[in-house]
Amino acid sequence: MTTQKTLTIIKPDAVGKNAIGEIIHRFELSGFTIVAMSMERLTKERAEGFYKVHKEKPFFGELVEFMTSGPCVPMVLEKENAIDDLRTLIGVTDSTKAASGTIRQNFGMDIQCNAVHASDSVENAGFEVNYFFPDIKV
Ligand code: 3AN
Repeated sequence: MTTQKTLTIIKPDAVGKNAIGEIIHRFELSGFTIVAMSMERLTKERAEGFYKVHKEKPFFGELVEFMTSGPCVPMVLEKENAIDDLRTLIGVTDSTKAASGTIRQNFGMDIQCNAVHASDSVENAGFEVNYFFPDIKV
């Protein structure tokens, strides 16, 4: 299998808990290479653009409010099968239902404050990586 790139975001709740280092450590221990990383406080427009697929969802307003509530850390990670493997490492969307030992179970609170984002498909990874890092070839 060839290597893949995927986008993760350490979300404002995890940044606020001083958990950036521990989460990055888990990525590295699990074999991901960090290809790019930044820290930014998203504006409303930038968060809305990133989550545009969820525009019609009832939780869209809350999601944008949460994602703009403090700085976040977008990163591009690379390894074989990166997209699926990262989703497994972080656990399911609702932190209260995430499997034991996953990042969301350890650092998240609920379905909204769930510590990290991870791309869910090759197509979305392409869009998401370039949303934050336009110079990276996916
Ligand atoms: P995932 O991040 O696991 O792919 P998505 O794409 O379904 O989950 O949802 C995007 C983000 O929207 C989630 N990470 C979470 O922060 C938020 N979210 C999803 N479902 C809900 C919900 N029912 N209520 C509030 N926020 C939600």
